[in-house]
Amino acid sequence: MNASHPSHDELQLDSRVIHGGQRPDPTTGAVMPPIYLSSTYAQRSPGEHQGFEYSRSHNPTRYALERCIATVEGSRLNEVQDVTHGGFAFSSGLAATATCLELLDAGDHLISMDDLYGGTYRLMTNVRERSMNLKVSYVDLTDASRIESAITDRTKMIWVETPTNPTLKLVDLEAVVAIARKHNLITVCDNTFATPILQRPLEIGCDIVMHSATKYLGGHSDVIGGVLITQRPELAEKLRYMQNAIGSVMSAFDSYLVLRGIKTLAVRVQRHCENAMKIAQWLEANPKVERVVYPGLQSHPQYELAQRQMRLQGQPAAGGMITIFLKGGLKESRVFLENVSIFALAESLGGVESLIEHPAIMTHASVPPETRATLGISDTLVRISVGIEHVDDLIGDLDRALAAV
Ligand code: P1T
Repeated sequence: MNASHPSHDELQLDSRVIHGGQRPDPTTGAVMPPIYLSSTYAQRSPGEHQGFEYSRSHNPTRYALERCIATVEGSRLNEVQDVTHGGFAFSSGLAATATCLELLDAGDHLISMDDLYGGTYRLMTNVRERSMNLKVSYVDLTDASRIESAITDRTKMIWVETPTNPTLKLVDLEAVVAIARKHNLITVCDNTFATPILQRPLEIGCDIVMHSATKYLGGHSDVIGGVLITQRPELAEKLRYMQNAIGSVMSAFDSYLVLRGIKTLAVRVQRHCENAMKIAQWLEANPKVERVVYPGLQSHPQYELAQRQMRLQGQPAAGGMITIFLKGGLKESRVFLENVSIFALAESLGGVESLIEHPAIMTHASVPPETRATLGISDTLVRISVGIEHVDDLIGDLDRALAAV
């Protein structure tokens, strides 16, 4: 895998998602990389191979995805040497997170945004506090200055989700990076909700970007995966080592699916944003809805930050996720959710099809009830992942379901 392909780092994002880190297969000219299912690679003599030994360590299909997502997120390590490219693909988003946490030593301290995916919270608190004596402070980073008072002499990393899952709070990445640099902390941004099309954490100065590739990157709700991207060579080296040492790698077939999904990421995200904006505005005018949270609405408490930090081709754009609070209680939420028909009542997000769910019972059940209460994840909170269907059909579906409440 010599770096003979031309650099794609200067291309527009819309082109990078299609061509980033890719070149026709050198043996056949195949435009899409073959799905290399081989678990192992023949050697001419012990230790004499063509850069591939064993597929947990090296797989050409996974490399194709890793180079692509690295280029799309703006890591420039691809140019240095293919083998140390800045992207790493894992068997799930949580596998990516788990491997990233291995950058820490036993007893280290992590500052995390307080609102984040329930499974990430579960991994940090229920697993890593026990298994590696990880100390985690959950801090409301909507005000980044709160980081300073949470720092201890063992603090090594800041974990940020923005927009957050499910309350769509935003974190000012520029402000976080400024503090992190002062204290020599590693900043990780879970960019799953925003996608690299809307939000550019590495360019702002974050050290690592994480994605659940299950969501917008894959885009079709048919694969579970995760990725990490960095532009710091020393972190890339450590992540590469741990990806192999821990072994929770993405399979060749799944790598192919995610790579295929990323090719349409830019056009999909544009449509997600357009649909979500119209639906958020429509919901804001519906009398059955108490409150709509969408970073593209002026009513969002961090609207100004959204305008600055989330942009599509230079214009503000707020993504495909909407959170609403219904009037009433759990009964009203259930009736609403039981009466949608185009939206599927299901966990996950970011696919071409619209999904809707109840975080308190579904995706965030692993967050303790008292923490959910503090964060505002109530029984009337409903999370909507707006797909790319015709927006009139989606509004019609929500209208019928709200009318049943
Ligand atoms: O599900 P997995 O691919 O392991 O990714 C975990 C994950 C990480 N980060 C964010 C922001 C996520 O939303 C997720 C997964 N989230 C869901 C399954 C969900 O419905 O919210």
